[in-house]
Amino acid sequence: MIKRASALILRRGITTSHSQLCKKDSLFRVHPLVSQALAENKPVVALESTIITHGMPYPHNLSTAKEVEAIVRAEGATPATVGVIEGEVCVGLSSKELDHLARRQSPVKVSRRDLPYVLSKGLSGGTTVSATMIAAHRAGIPVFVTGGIGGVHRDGENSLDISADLTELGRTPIAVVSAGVKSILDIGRTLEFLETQGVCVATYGALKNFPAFFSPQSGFTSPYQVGNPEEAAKLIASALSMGLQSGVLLAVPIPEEHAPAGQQIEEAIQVAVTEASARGVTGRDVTPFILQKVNELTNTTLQCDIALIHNNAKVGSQIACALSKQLN
Ligand code: PSU
Ligand code: MN
Repeated sequence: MIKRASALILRRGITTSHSQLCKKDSLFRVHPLVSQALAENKPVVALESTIITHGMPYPHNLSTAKEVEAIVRAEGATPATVGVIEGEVCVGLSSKELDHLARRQSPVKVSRRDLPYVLSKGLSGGTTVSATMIAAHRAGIPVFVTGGIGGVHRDGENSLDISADLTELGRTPIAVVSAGVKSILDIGRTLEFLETQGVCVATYGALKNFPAFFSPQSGFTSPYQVGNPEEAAKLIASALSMGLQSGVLLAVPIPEEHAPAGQQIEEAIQVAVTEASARGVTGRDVTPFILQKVNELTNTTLQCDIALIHNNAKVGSQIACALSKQLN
């Protein structure tokens, strides 16, 4: 361990004394462009990387990650993709580091619980919503854009398979912009759990429904709606100035032009969920089984996924820009 830490320090050209080694924050790094934007009170948008390591196949994962960063820049904000590179949490990745994560054969999926192990072993991996929230908060970035968040799994009341994303939203004051949760999860229980955790949930736009990722309608009403970036920013600013220490979840419905394809995927999800239960698939095998089955049944899932993430990046960046104006 000491040997590894020394190697890290030497790599950066820093002298090694044991006390320096203990004090030095060698586990966390903010990219200079991100630090600069934050120092100048300019809008920054955090982005996760499990979507790169586990959510999409190469090379679509890499191209999507780069496109999302470009969308954030085009909206006038600075992107900060979060990931773990050789035992260091990085807020803002270079293009080489993005490439490194995108091409890895067996990267680690890093949630809150995984951080100590991954950092102590000097591993690399993609950060989930929970780990990305931790990093964004530590760096001082209030807005984070992703595709879909984790939730309470179907039968979660028995298995207790509840994503750490939900408890993180209850304990970390970050606004997460997502397209809701996929209907492979139990959306009703997910919303109940978020309420228990004190997470302010609002749908973005005119709809009252909480969106189900591929569908604008989950069948569940969202507790609140925000109509535009300024309203969303005001909601976030209110949570921050009250010092609530809990997060905000902004759910952006799938854009209308992609909704028909989304509807088809939604139907495939229902077929896959039924088949999984008929075949007795359980536990950790459920999600991979369903997602693979859905891919077999449709050929639009990846395109739809990408379109949703692009849209979230656009909306999230507009919210970050509005928030930055309100806070300055
Ligand atoms: N849901 C999706 N796509 C994803 C994820 C969730 O529709 O890529 C990823 C996110 O990184 C999320 C994580 O934080 O999976 C949740 O994993 P788990 O359910 O194991 O907590
Ligand atoms: Mn789980």
